[in-house]
Amino acid sequence: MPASHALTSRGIELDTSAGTFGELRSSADIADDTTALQDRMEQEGYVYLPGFLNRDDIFTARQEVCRRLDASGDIDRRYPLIDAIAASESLSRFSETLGNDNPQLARVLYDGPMISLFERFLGDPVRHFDYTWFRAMAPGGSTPPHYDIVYMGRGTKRLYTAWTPIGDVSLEDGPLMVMEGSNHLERLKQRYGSRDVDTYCSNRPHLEGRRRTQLPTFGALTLDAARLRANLGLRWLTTEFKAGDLLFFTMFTLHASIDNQGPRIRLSSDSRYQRADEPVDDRWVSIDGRPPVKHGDEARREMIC
Ligand SMILES: O=C(O)CCC(=O)C(=O)O
Ligand SMILES: [Fe+2]
Repeated sequence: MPASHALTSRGIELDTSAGTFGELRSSADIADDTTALQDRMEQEGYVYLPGFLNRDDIFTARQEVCRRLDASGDIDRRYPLIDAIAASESLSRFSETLGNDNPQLARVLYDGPMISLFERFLGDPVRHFDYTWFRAMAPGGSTPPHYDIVYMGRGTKRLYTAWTPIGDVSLEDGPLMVMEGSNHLERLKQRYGSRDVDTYCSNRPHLEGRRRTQLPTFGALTLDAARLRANLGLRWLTTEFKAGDLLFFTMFTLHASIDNQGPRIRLSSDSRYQRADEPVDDRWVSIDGRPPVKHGDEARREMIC
């Protein structure tokens, strides 16, 4: 996958030589074969379905997100709004106001081909988390390597994250990458993968705030995606995403993103799906009409670490 410039994550250059970096494997050829998709997930920890979603619906959702970003002054108006050229680098990188109460986005994430896919992949009926993570990644930004389980592990582990580019996301825009084979790293799953970002160690009273948790880096395994890759000897996989592509993966699949090195705000969402009859992590669903509590005092647990 030729990149025209050095790719970085958190400013640290990624090794993109063959054998260390590669293309996501497309599962488009087995998209209608549910058993084959389940096997692929089991073996590779992710399923990548280029062109699976409706492109028009994606652009309608993008238009709405761009309208909101423009209303908050985050888009440079000298360019077409839909291009989402950043007005500055100070944008909030993770914004609820973009993902919530957004019917155009909900149509992509919680209806149509996405829900039909998860119904057959998981065996229906399915439920999704009520909280939608919307990423408006400004130039310079990226996400450090993590397993999602540390943020949402209080319910079933048969939970899947869908990463959906809301528009094209080229290498320059800072796409997601997944670590090949990381879903089979049993020691890492048992150690890091058994932690919970909102659990505080009651036996460490001398430490302040997040330093009293097992995951002081707010859930990240490390901030250095390049060194992690070298230590594990596995490959980071990504691609030049197009609007309509879908990537979904397990709670124990390491992923991170490449720095956004372009002028555009990188727009994507992550949403979560599980069987409706399995236990749910109550931080991420609305209970009695109240919005999800997310992280914070209501989600806090204490334990001896
Ligand atoms: O889009 C990103 O930068 C991170 C996404 C992510 O962590 C996820 O989809 O779970
Ligand atoms: Fe994640």
